[in-house]
This record gives sequence, C-alpha cells and structure tokens, in this order.
Amino acid sequence: MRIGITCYPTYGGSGIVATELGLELAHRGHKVHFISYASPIRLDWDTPGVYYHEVDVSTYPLFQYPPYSLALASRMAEVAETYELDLLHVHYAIPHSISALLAQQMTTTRHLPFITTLHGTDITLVGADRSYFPITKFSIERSDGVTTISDYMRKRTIDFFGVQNPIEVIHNFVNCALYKPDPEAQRRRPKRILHISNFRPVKRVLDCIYAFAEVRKEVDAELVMAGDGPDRGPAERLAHELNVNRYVRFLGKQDHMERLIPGMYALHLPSEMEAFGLAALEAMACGVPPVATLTGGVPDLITDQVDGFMEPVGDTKAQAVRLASLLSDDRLHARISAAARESAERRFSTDLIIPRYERYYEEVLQRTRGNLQRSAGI
Ligand code: GMT
Repeated sequence: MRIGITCYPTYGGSGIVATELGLELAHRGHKVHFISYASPIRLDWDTPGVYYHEVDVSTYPLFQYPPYSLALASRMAEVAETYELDLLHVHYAIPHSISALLAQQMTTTRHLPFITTLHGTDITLVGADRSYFPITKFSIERSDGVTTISDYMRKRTIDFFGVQNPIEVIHNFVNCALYKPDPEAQRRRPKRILHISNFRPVKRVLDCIYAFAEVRKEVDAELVMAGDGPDRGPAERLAHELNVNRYVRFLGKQDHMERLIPGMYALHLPSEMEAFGLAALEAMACGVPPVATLTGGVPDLITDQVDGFMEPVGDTKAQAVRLASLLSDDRLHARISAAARESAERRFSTDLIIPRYERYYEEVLQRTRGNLQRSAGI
C-alpha cells in the first residue's frame, strides 16, 4: 500500500506515534510518504520505503498568518498524484484533517480517502475551543475513517461533538524489542524517578517537584525531567524553593527515550488529562513502573496496583507515597515492573497493533471504493 502520513513533526505523542507507525508500516513492505513542515524527529532515513516531503510555507506581506493548512493541502495533493497514494492518514485533527479534505477534492485522477487519528488535545483542548469546535466536528464527519487511542477518547469525541460516524479505537503501541528492561542500568544509585513530557500546563509538571520533595523525606532519590516547554522555568524555580534542586536534573528534549528510560526506577506522569499516556507505556515496556493520574484514557493502559499506580489528579501526597514505596520496597518494585513489561508485550506491542492499522486501511479502502461504485451506478 502507498500511504501518506501527516503529523506534527516536533516533540509530542501524536508525532511520535505517527512516525513510528510509518516506520513499522515500511518494515512491513508499505511505501510511506511523510508530508509535513519538518522531518519528524524519530524518522529513520535508512528505512527502505520511507520518504519525506517538506511543506514549504511561503510568506507574503499580506499574510499576517502564513496559511500552512493550504500549503499542506497542495503538497498532499501533489504527492498523492505523483506517488499514486492509496490513502492519507493524518494525526491530530486540526489542521491536518481539513488539509486532507482539500487535498482529496483537489485530486482528480484518483479517489484519495483520508483517515484521521484523534490523539488527545486535538479534542480535549483545541476542539473544545470555540474557534475550532465547528471545524473539528466537520473534520471528523468528513473523514473516511476515524481512529482514536482509547475508549475514553472515543466516548468523549462522540459525546462532545455529537458525531455519528464510527470511531475505531486503536491503542498506542510500543516496540518491545527496542524498549526493554536493562537490569544493570536500573541498579544505579540513588534510584531515579523520571518524568517525560512537553512541559505544557496539562502535564502538571510542578506536581512532579511537589511529590519529589515528599519522596526525598523518605528515600534518597533523584528526579530526571526529560523534555521542554512553558512550565520548565516554573518547575526549576519550584525545585529551588523546595530545596530539592540539587537532586533534580532537567535534561531538555531527548531523542532516544529507549536509552534513557531503562535506567530509571519509576515514572511519574501527574497529568491533568492524558488521552492514553504513551510515555507510561514506553516506561512499562522497559520494566519501569508508572505512577500516573486517574484521568482520561490512562485506565486503558494501567491496571491500578498491578502494572502501575493511578492516583487522583493533583494529589501529590498520594502520588509521593506510591513513588516512595516503589523506591523502598524491592519486592513491590519487582512485581510491578514484571507485570508492566508483561502488559506492554501482551496488549500493546507493535506486532499486535500495527496489523490493526493495516486491516483498518483495507476496510476504509474497500468501503470508499464501494461507495464510489454505488454512486457511479456500477
Ligand atoms: O500532550 C502530549 O504529550 C502530546 C499529545 C499530542 O497530541 O501530541 O499527546 C497525546 O497523544 C499521545 C499519543 O497518542 C497520547 O499518548 C497522549 O496521552 C496524548 N496527550 C494528552 O492527551 C495530553
């Protein structure tokens, strides 16, 4: 199959899922064309069958806001015609889905179905904004196929937008051959707690610092903060105020999470909202138990007290208790760590999830071809 994939290429879960999906599809023999304004961060150029097409957004004195969505639509249509794409798969509804709809209309030589995958904040934050609500709803309704990453997201999208079209739940996935435990690295002392995010308010990164200050009262530990974003400065200041700054390391953006995560002892994900929690899944695959918040689609991933922990949003004391117990009780840690790895392999491995996308592509292609033939009276 020849597939065009569009995503946000910078740091963020949706771009990571889109990129790794494309790479996995290429490994399975598909031709995958990434179309975006920059090369997705995890894209591996050595993968045969992977191509990248940059969207050039020209500026013009009249354009106070250069129209990326239109430039993207033009590029999508051009790539679709040149490389005879079978479909477009866009990640994050706004604006990618609308650009795909335009590209579909511009493509006269072939029918070009497009699938939209809803990842989280495209629905919960952007889609909830008055300026974007109608166009987000429209983009979902006009997609030839819609997938999302958790049961919660499916329900929330249907309830909030009142859309009628079926939404397929295909969970986030992890390559368990790449993301795997490293018992040697995990023996490092003091034990380390990891947080990974883009440091936006929805991630509640300050809660990592509050909880860590509590943990330090019980156990010798370090906190590793990977990523960057608007709340990094406030988090650094809070670490100073709480007098734990000597034990907190801010790494900034990191490319190779599969190298970083296995040396950690626990993951802290205190988000306000999490459509699924890809960072927690990657940690689980490495045998690093997650302490997350009971929110959004996290219960699709974590079974509380079995392969991780979920505590209420904002309850940094309860989160700290879980983190401290993981760091101080070796038997508890070993049990949760093994169960986390087992869940990642059994429920969310690439071998399981990628074929679901392939089947879904086939289904959408067949359905849209059937619709076309029916409307042409064939
Ligand atoms: O908020 C982020 O971390 C980025 C965001 C995105 O859309 O790029 O991530 C979302 O997509 C991930 C991959 O599907 C999910 O695992 C995250 O839970 C989700 N983030 C939120 O819902 C806040």
